[in-house]
Amino acid sequence: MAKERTLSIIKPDATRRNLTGKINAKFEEQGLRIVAQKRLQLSEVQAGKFYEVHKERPFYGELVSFMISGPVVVQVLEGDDAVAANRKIMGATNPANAEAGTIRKEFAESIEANSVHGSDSLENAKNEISFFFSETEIVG
Ligand code: IDP
Ligand code: MG
Repeated sequence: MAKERTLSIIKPDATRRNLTGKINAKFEEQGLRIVAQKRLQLSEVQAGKFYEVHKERPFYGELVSFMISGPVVVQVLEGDDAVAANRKIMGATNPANAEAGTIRKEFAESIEANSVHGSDSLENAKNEISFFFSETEIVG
């Protein structure tokens, strides 16, 4: 197994309900290490740019509004196969389809307000990490 890094975002629905610690415990208990973390209020421009791949999807405007509706916690997670490992810990996009014990099953409010973002490939992880962090802010 290869050691990887992936980008995670704790979304506004979760920060609003004070769930940062409970979500971080899921990562740590399942072998991922939080090697960078900061709490931010995203601007509309930043959120729009981050989710640019979804620009043509009908929910794009609402997704951007949701992502700026409160603070987020952006973080870099490190571990064996971290990209796939994190997707497993997160659970399916729609909490109704997420497996028991996953973050989205336990905490998500809806398909949109689903508590966490996680990179979906190693290449996207690299781009998403550099969107938020410089190399010196990541300490493994
Ligand atoms: P992912 O977060 O599981 O990778 P994506 O398909 O990349 O899911 O969608 C990005 C985000 O857009 C989701 O996490 C969710 O917040 C939102 N989203 C996805 N599908 C829908 C939808 O059908 N309605 C509203 N929001 C959606
Ligand atoms: Mg995605």
